[in-house]
Amino acid sequence: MTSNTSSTDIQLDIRGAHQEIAVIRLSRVAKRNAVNDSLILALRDIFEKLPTTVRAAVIHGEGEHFCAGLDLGELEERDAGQGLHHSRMWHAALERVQFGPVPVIAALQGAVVGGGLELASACHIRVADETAFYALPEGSRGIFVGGGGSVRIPKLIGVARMTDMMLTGRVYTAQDGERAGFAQYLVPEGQAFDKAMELAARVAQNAPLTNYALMHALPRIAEQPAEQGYLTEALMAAIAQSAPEAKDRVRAFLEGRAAKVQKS
Ligand code: 1HE
Repeated sequence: MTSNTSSTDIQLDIRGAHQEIAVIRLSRVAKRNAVNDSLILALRDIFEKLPTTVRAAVIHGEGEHFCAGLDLGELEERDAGQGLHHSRMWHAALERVQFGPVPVIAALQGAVVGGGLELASACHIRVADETAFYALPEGSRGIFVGGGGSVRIPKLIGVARMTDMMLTGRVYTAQDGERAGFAQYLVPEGQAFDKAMELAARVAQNAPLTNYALMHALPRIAEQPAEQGYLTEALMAAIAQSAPEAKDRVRAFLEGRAAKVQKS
């Protein structure tokens, strides 16, 4: 299935026996998947209109690079007011990724830079192959992040590392990036997409309310003062465990029908 978006630079495929996995592909290889206005709007539209069968999503980039960030060709044309609205447009799109209907797994290779890193940061799990590298060239291009990076990236790697990246143009390798917190998984070259699909299949089997809690409650609890966080946690826990599906899953374990936790 291909989505009904206005950009041909991004495609949506729905996969799985129950149409439960959405695969979103950035497909602008000639420009290293740089994101122009129509692409960011199409991304937003895809996440707003995902079929209700979908339980998890994978986002990846065609070619050797995940995403070269903002299409710098469009930057020249903007005045201050237009720049403000442009940034807010990115915020709205990446908000749909982070707080949309399903967990999103990014499969990363090659350049994960600028707005590409901002997009990856809005996803819930990042899987990088050994060719991945991370940078924020905004610092040396005389601009600033505008796709939510100043909020999301410090949560992954800390304010100090992000400041250093932007001040000095530092580029993190895949290995250093995994250690710093950009990606939760590091896999051999060419295997990020397959690993992301494997994880998506696993995520899609979770109770939807648990996935909802992880996407929508956990990051908000992390922002709350501890006393409020504990209350939000208790409310979310009560809602999740009261779902019939949760009771079925716990019973299945007690009756020996569900998998044990095992060392991998
Ligand atoms: C682009 C872009 C782009 C490539 N906008 N056209 N992002 C950056 O500052 C990163 C800029 N890009 C690069 O550093 C490199 O292109 C890469 C490391 C990503 C890839 O290198 P390479 O050797 O594979 O490709 P290339 O030869 O540099 O680029 C191929 C073509 O893509 C070339 O165009 P052509 O017409 O000469 O073939 C490049 O100009 C074009 N291209 N990246 C426009 N980004 C919400 S605010 C976010 C703010 C930002 O993201 S700022 C950071 C922008």
